[in-house]
Amino acid sequence: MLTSEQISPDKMQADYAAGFTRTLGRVQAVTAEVGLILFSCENGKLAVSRVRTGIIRIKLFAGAEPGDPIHLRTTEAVIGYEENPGGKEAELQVSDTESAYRIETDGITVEVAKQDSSLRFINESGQILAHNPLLAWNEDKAAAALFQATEHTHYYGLGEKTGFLDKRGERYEMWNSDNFSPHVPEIEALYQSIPFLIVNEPGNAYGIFLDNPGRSVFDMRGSEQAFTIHAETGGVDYYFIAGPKLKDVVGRYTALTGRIQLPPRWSIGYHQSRYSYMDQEEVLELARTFREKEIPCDVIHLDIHYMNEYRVFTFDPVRFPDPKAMIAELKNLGIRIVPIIDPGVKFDPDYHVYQEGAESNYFCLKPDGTPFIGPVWPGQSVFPDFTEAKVREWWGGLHRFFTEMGIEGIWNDMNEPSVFNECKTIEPDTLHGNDGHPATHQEIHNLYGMMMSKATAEGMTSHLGGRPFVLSRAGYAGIQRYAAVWTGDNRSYWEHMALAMPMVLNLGLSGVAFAGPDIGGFGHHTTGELLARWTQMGALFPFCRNHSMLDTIRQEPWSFGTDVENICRDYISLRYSLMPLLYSVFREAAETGMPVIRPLLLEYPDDPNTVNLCDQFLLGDQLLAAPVYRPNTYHRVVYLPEGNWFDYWTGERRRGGGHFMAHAPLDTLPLYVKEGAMIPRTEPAASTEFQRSRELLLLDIYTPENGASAFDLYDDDGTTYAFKDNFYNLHRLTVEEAEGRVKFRIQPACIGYDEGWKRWTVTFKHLRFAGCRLDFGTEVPSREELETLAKGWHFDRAAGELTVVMNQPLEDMELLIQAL
Ligand code: MIG
Repeated sequence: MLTSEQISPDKMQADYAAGFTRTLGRVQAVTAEVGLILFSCENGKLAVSRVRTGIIRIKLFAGAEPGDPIHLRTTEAVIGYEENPGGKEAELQVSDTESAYRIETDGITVEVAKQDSSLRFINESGQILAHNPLLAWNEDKAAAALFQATEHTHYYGLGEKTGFLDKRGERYEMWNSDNFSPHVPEIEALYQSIPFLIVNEPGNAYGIFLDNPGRSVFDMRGSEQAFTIHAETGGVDYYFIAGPKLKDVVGRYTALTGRIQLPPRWSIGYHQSRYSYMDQEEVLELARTFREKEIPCDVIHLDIHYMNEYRVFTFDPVRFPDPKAMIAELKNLGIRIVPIIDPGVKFDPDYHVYQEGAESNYFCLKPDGTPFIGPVWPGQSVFPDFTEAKVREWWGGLHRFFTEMGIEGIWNDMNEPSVFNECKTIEPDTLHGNDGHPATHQEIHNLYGMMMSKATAEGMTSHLGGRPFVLSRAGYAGIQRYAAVWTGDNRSYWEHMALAMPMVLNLGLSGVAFAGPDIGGFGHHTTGELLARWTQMGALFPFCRNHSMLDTIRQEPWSFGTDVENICRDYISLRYSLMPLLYSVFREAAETGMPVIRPLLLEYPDDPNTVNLCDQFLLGDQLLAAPVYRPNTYHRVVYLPEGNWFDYWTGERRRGGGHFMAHAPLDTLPLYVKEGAMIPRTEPAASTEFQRSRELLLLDIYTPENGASAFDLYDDDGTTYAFKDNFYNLHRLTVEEAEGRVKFRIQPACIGYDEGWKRWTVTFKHLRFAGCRLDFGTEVPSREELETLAKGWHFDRAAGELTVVMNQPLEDMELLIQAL
């Protein structure tokens, strides 16, 4: 606990007197090299290169002298470099004006001022997109970049941070930290560090990605006219990412650092966890309870107590005497196990993982050549150097222990890494091999967790021959390629439920589309009401796991009586019924980098009401959820953007473009569907594993009025990589309404998966027709009679609903619906 002593006058001082007084000065010479223009300035050098369309890399060589080497190695974050040595596009041309050198690339022109080496990024119509007037450094070679801002500048991204959606007026630090203190606005660093800032100005969005895995600071607080980025070590190496739209920035950033892999379908189901389910019998009992209570569940997590004295890659022989049998029994119930793995390896000469690692020199070493040893759960532990390919391969190989038992998912915790010592992590002078480019821990701290997840994902993939699920607490830019992310040790506070929205939305804008908080809260004691509300919200989050801490009140869905249990069941079931939608949205994320859940801002960037709107969110671009996140609260204000919307539960139509008061009794999550939406559903089931047996697709079309819309419905086997060889189904759906005629078109862009949704029931909702005509199979007088038909339709005049049944279309087809 801190007391007022903390703020005694003697202790207060400016915390940051960095003395960034050294700058590049005048440009003295310019040379063009392949894909790169090098500016030699009075006090250093500056390299400008084109990475790919819309992305320019700027690297500062502070204090570099003529003849000093110029290296442009990137970290593991960057995979989107269009290396094209000698190719046309790579060749950059410099021209010059009186005051500046100009480098024209496709779409962006970079200007470097002759006088002071300052930078401007300019678009084709001459508009200045970003202005970087200052690159500076201090004695210790800490470096800073300052960019101009205005009162209209708003900020997003930055990964996993506290606070609201818009980061204007905030300051954050990038240093992966296991911070168990409650996550409040003044906590500037958490488990993930994604040094990617999205800058949004009227008519122009751009991104700055600082590729530096050491400690850095993003300061949007110090000034209204500028934002600054400081890097403690490693210097300034940034990527300017052009818009002009937010979606362009997110798309380009994820082209640069990668996109999520399409996850196994089961991992999109509901996960249940607890620190810890203590033994095999408890796990089985838990699984049986889910089935008895008919609450869908695909995954149970095993926290640290499953291990033998916290030794990774072991099971405790007493608590878990027969994990194989347990896994087999769970499999019959449609449940998979995801065990936790921490990076710390118990310092124990009799333990095979320690022995192998020590013999091959796989652990991080201190400058004196002895291993860095620090305390974590197993006591004194050593830490694999995941920056080395050979270590990753070894670590990945260790996972055979799990895959041979039928385990397909791994949970990486404590991988900041967290160490119970003074500096809370691996000591800064510890060395990493870094695949031939040695670095200190200080320099690459933020990479450690991601490299562990990379090792895990690659190992699991190769043993399974299919898609693994990896969950990681720590990460750096690019973590999305290897793992889903949960937001660490939150608490069972209403405030933390509310916080999860902006945090996960900004993670999504930062490339991490597959993320979520511990539902119900990890620390502290949840209540039935909080669990009910949080489950409603979490059911529509990309990652959906209920997890809670040792010694807190039990938090399984049935822990608070039948009312709360029913609410949890209903909303988890809602998630399962929306599985075809969720899976299609995940596929979109994997293809385009667009997040699974989105701030309204992303879809409605010109709407001033969306600037900092983060107590509601969109799933894909069709569903809008507005959770209740305060106790004893049964009403809330909902903002619906332009267009028409429908209440998901009642079908009531609402005009958008304004706020209204929604009524939300405890069993109701305010949920709205955009006009024109096409929502593919199916029947809920106990597990995604069982959901396929009826092969039934329910497609609800919220028929647009005088408009058109489109949706891509995606499906595949859910576990393998066969989709990469076109073993998937992709149906492009378009619907269009004009003057009492609805045209609905289905284009099978790919039919490669045999077990797809075989029978489709398509419902056109909200038709304002008195009757309709349709040339498609048989018309029947009741909805029930459709069940027996292979092809036919029924129009329910009272409801204004047309239902059409068909077999999964294998050829292009069009329905023309005419009003009568
Ligand atoms: O210091 O493995 O965030 O989810 O239950 C606690 C025990 C270590 C922290 C994780 C939490 C997990 C817990 N771990």
